[in-house]
Amino acid sequence: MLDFKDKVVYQIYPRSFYDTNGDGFGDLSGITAKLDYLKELGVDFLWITPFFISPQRDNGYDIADYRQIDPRFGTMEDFEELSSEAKKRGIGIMLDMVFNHTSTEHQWFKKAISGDEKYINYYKFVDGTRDCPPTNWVSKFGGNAWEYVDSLNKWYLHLFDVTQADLNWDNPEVRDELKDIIRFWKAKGVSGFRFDVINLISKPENLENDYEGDGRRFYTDGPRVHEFLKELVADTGIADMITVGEMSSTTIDNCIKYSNPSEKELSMVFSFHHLKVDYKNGNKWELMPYDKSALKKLFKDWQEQMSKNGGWNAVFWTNHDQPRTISRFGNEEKYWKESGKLFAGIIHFMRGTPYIYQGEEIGMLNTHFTDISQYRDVESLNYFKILQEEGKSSDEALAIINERSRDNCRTPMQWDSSANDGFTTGTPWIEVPEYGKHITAESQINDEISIFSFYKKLIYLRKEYKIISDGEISFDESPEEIISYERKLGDKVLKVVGNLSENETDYSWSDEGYDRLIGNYDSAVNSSNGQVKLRPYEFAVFKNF
Ligand code: TEU
Ligand code: CA
Repeated sequence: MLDFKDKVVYQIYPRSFYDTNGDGFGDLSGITAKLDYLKELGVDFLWITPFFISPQRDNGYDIADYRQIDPRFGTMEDFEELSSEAKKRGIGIMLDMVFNHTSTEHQWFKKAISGDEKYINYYKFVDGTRDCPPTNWVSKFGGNAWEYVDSLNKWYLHLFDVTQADLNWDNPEVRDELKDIIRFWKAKGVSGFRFDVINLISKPENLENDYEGDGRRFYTDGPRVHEFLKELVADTGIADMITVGEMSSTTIDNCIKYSNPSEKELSMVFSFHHLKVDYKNGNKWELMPYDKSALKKLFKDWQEQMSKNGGWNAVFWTNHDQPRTISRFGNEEKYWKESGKLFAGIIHFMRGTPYIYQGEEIGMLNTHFTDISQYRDVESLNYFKILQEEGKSSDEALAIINERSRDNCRTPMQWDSSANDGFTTGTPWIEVPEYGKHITAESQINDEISIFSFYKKLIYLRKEYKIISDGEISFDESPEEIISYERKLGDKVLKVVGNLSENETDYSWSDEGYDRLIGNYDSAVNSSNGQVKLRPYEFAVFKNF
């Protein structure tokens, strides 16, 4: 059984990581070229987002051929080289399997469209007339989730872009095809897999309108999802590999099932509730300052309940779909370094496997683009229009996109102070933000008090102290601005405290009998008379052993 409790995963968005041939597009050789950097950081696995043949309408999450590499990322030889060079450094590779849908450019879909019954049954096609979609479900990227095909007199379901057609998992032939894809990549020696929106694969038999929401309650954690996952894992023999499922709008109960080893489904799960605490009325496209109490409550519930019931979380603040953490929850200017380290620390001391998204370890920020033409993401471009149709001015719409766009995390990795921050010698596919040259890997690697060095230390500590990987967790009552939890293993205790605000804040807790293990300020935490006084964004961990 693979132990992933003391491991750390680093997520690579290859098109924005490092470009080796000057076409402005990051590539697989670019990852190989930076393996020593990743080794220095200390991560164990790389989750690489999709680099398979794709029209790139959703940056590779629209796959047209699961077994071939999109030439703009390189060749199979490049992949094999990356894989073997990573292995030499003790780093494993996890591939991203997008199995809820395929691109409409996939052979299966093309055959379906041409009227081939076998392949029509690969997708969620429903008979009907053009004036009446089967349900009122809303696509995650905006608009109705059904598209009409005149030549077939049928609608097909697309929970994401219109070019991402949902597969019909009820069809055993589809499940067998997907298993073969896993076997193909497993045979190439990869260490594990990340499964894209895997909790959306099982759709209900009866299709009904949703008069209360966008339809997600009908297909999220759907009727046969656990059965399908168990079958996929058993038939491909991946139970002992590291696997993580992306669970959209899920529940704790389902996530316990997805990740409890006795269920033989997945090693761990991503859930997103803690990344919706700044969505006004749950709407991603309405801004509000984040709700600290809600954030703390979500962490408490997920951490404690998953722990008690044998589930396992992937813990993370960001990925290629989210804004940058410091821009979102911290302070970009005055407390850039402090807040960068604070948020890192909060996650890395939790129970779960930490994921670092490229650039996070050097404190990269949101794009701060000033014009919609600088954006590339299909979701951002769709919503820029939708928001204006709903009555927002273009400036208001842009202000929302600036906060919420997935491109915030998709700008090129900032390597050094050369042109395009050292990402490419050509023209990058998306602009390098202006602030970029101040925040680079080069300037932080040898700086002992940099954000990079802090991440390095966090990774090292997880391997050094079993209490971090294996200890129980419980959250403490604390003032709104303070997050605090304890880890316990036998009679050993770690006390983790963080000040989420820019004000000095008191917290009633005595550090008597404890030593500071790590913190984001040079000097010791101010403490007296059973109180600690935490400085702006101060983070500290104390140990009693
Ligand atoms: O994302 C799933 C998903 O639902 C989101 O995070 C989505 O971007 C957000 O809800 C939109 O507001 C996964 C991938 O991570 C994402 O990049 C893909 O676009 C999506 O699936 C479709 O494959
Ligand atoms: Ca390239």
